[in-house]
Amino acid sequence: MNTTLAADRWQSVRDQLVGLPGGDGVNIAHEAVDRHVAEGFGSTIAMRFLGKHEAPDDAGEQYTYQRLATETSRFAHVLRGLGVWPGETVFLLAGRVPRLYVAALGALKGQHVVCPLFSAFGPEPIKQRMVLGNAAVLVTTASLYRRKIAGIRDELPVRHVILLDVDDQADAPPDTWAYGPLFDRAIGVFQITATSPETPALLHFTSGTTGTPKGALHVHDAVAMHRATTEQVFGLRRGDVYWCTADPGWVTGTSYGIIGPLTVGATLIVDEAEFDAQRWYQILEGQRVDVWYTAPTAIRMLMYAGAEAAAGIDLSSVQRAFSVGEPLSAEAVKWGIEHLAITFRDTWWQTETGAMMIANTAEDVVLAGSMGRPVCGIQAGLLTTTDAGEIVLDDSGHVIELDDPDRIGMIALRAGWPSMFRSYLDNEERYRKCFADGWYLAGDLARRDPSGSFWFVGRADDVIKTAGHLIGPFEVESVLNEHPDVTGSGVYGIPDPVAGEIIHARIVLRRGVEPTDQTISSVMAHARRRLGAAVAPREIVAVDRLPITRSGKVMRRVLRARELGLPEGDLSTLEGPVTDDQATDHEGSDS
Ligand code: 6R9
Repeated sequence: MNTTLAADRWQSVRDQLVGLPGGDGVNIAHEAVDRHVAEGFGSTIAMRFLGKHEAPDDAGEQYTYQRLATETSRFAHVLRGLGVWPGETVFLLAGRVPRLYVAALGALKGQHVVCPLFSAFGPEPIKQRMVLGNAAVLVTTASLYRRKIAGIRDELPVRHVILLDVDDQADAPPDTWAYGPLFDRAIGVFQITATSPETPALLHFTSGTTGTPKGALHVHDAVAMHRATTEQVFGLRRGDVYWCTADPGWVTGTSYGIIGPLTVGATLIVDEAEFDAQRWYQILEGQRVDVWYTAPTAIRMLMYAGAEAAAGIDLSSVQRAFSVGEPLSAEAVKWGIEHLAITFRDTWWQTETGAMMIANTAEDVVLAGSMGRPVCGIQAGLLTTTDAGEIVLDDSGHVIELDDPDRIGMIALRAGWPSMFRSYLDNEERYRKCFADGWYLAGDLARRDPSGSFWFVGRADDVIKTAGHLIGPFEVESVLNEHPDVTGSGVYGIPDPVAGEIIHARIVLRRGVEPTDQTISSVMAHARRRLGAAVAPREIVAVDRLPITRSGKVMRRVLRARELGLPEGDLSTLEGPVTDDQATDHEGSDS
């Protein structure tokens, strides 16, 4: 690829940034916070937090851009004061509370790498990620610490644990810091030091089919894409009220739950409470939300709650609504138009892409069921694959692009956009495998119609999307296999009308162990304790044997097809290549 041309292509995207004063590079926190103060918008509301028990039309706890600038500066000093160095990783594990946002942006000011974790994870996924990410600091709450961290603290690399909701050091458990006194001692001005756009900024763990979770590393340059897509896709402007319902423990909750909307000077609504259909409608009304970013699982939950939940509520402030994370069906789009007078616009992207890549923008006429078209200079293609989902190269080693609208190919993006992940932590080989011939290979299968709109077809691998969360089956199987009565397991997703997919497991028990309710409950309890409710299987069934390939891999697609009653003969087209001579069944053993 011609690098000069590629660089020029992103110039207009990067031109929207102000950069650090004195030409000192680019820092996400400066673009999201300090820039607005410097430009005279310090008194604009940056965030309004609604506590769990606050009314949906409450003013909430308000953070102006000035307050956010001061508090994030203080937090940057807190980390510096604890001897945490630029480049070291700060993990965040908390619900949607104001100080979490302050900590994230404060850590970015100090050039620490921010790694958000989902607060519904159990101790095992937390430990694995903190070890892989070499966590220097963990920012969490007293209750999460007690329930999930205290028992594994010795196994974690962290030097400091800061408890966000503790204001008196006397109330902090041993070896932890209370946020209050550290924060009170820190000064509210922090000069961000020169930050190269290539400085690591965000670490997001994501799951593949095999192996441990992958740490996708993003750099400060990503903010160019966060800002450009927020403007182009959402049409969000300074002073607009914006609500992203994604949890800050996942990539959407960071790229568009914190960074993107702040870069344009919008006002974020953050609600601490869990989903409740009526409350959500009341928030849209009571906070006068202009732009709403949500997900298909949430939209389906709204559909299930029935349009009555919105009765008498005025949703006319909502100018645009968007969805991400799973397929948004044409039916859901039609429901929104009919019952809420809101058109949900689908957007497609991934942890690795860092920002929206394909979308129905504010300007587009929405084709219900389509993910839309490439945005902000992104070049997307569909590449020819084998039935097994492997990319096909021609004789000269080039990928083969598809342009026949009836054919399904793998979504690929021309490499080099600013928010593209720069590595998988400590796994260069896995990173390299994501690219071919100058393209990033997304692992999703799609079609493209003659207008250039993409239509999602499915994943080329076995990862599971449950309630919008990407879960790797291997991570779940590893924990199941640790149970003393289990010798093997296969984990897969089963379609679910609300969550999109739910996790099912088939296990092989040690010889001599009976598959009683008690045994299954004990395996289930183990899975829930170690993995957390969001990641543990919803159903576990003991089987005599698991289908495995000759190389010994569990054929999750076969398990899934069996449960769904799909004829095995159709597996080669529906479920990837499975032939009798590849498939053998693995019996339980004591090994
Ligand atoms: C942002 C995020 C990425 C995977 C992606 C795809 C699925 C995302 C989608 C969609 C259908 C959409 N996905 N958007 N599937 N339609 N509009 O979700 O990142 O957690 O890494 O998941 O999610 O399979 O490859 P991440």
